[in-house]
Amino acid sequence: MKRKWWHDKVAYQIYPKSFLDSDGDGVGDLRGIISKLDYLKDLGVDIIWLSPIYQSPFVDQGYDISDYYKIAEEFGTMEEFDELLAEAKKRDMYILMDLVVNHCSDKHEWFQKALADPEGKYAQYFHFVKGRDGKEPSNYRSYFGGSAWEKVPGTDKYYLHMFAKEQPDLNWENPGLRAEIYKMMNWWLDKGLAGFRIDAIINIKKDLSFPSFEPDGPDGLASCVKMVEEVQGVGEYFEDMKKHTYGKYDAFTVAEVFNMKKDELAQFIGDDGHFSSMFDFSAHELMQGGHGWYDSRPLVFKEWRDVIFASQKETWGIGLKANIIENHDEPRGASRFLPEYAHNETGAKMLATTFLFLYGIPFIYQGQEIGMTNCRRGDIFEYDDISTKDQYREALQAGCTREQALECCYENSRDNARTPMQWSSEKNAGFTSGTPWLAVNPDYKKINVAEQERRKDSVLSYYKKLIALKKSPQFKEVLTYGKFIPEYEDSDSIFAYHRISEESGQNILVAANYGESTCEIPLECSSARVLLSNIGKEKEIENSIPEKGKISLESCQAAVLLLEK
Ligand code: TEU
Repeated sequence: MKRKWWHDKVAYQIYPKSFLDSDGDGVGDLRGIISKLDYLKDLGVDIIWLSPIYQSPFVDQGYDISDYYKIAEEFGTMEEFDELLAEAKKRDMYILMDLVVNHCSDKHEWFQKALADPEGKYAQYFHFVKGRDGKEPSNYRSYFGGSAWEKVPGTDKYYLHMFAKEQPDLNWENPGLRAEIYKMMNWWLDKGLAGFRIDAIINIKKDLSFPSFEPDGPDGLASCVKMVEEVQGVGEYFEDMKKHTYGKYDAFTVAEVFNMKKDELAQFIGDDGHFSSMFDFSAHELMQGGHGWYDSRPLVFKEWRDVIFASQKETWGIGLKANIIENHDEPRGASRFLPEYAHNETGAKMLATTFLFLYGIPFIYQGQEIGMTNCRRGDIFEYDDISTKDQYREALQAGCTREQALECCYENSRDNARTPMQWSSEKNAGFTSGTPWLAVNPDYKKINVAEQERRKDSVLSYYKKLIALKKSPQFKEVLTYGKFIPEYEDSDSIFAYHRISEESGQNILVAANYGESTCEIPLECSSARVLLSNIGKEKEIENSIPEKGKISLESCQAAVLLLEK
């Protein structure tokens, strides 16, 4: 594997709307982000991914872009963005923009022109397709519910939208459209961007015959993902995009890929792959239900650990995946992946320990570093997210009571991760002096940055230690390139793995006890150094090892050990 500049980096995702509001309008902004660069640097972050900050009507919180060359007014100005780039550079930090090019907003000039002239040039930028027998061209259900086709007013055509109807899909078959996208990408790269996080990109290849599929729900529709699964040749588009844009730069690209075809990993993230990296969603996919949030699957520790291990083993030696616990589309990891008895700081630190040393590039989502949690709402109207509203409706249609449907939202809603960042115990968690666009999680008085900065044993302080260890000159090699080897896989409660490097001759064991009672695990070594433990007491743990040849882990204890022969 060729070594690349991003391999040993730690990344952090900012959801700008909810990060920090500097002007009191209730919406986070660029000035807020700039003011927290030192906070991120101190945490140990190198790469920052900004969820979309482009001009947008915000139907899908900025994932509906109406001008790719403009910064949304809510977030600030292009001058402020340039300042952010410069300030990041001063601190040896890298900025990634979100690249949303499967679709744009229906308010984008291209779509407006297409509507004005449905036979003209711009209609070719989209999928304007004649209806069949007076109905939609096919029976696709969009990702956000309802038909994926919307009537083009005044015609017998429909346009395709795999997400909301305000997010028309772009026609990648059209070389003119591709050239526009590439021009825009290069414009941003030339500004000094380090690269892109690439949104929903697997969807760009369409089967232009748009075949209908066997219905998979009571609405008589079939998920549009079925077409994605069936169609071939998306890789050609990725290569074309790479060749004309980021392939010419030393840029880092991380793709959001669901539904990759089997055995294509090397083509995606190998040495000469389409992308530098792609997110590991194996844990998140495991919990998806067959129909929606209302039938999502409960977490079974062993299944969860094993899918992560499988993904690690598959990836090793090919490339590096981007590892996540949560992001802006997922509930909070501390609420989701930890058993009830671990819903505390020790649990959050244990989760962080198992996550940070996996093979790959860790992507921390804002607030994860202080252990932010899911947020309970009393009514569906308290949610803002388009997908949550759809899933609530789906749950009711499937026969859930209002309470049950709200419970599904509590467990799964994308808004769980989108509540404002909790900076302090002051009004609105110190996020805004105005009214936040989305209500803060009431637990901010207990969970916030200011309080955790004052405390050496906080989740935040522990994240700093984890990152410092990962990046330390002594262990960087093994923790970046060391082989991943799972350990104690028979156990129902231990999450453990080695990172072993021939280069450095080191063998690190990361072990955590997710169970409710104390566990002893044997160690095949005469002694070990405890590099870090989420309950402290490193020396005590270390001293207990040589005599017993095993290590005892309390419930929710995690430890990172350097094994000595
Ligand atoms: O997500 C793509 C995607 O597949 C999601 O629809 C995912 O399945 C869903 O959010 C699970 O609830 C990306 C963005 O990350 C997401 O925020 C956008 O809404 C979406 O694309 C459309 O741009």
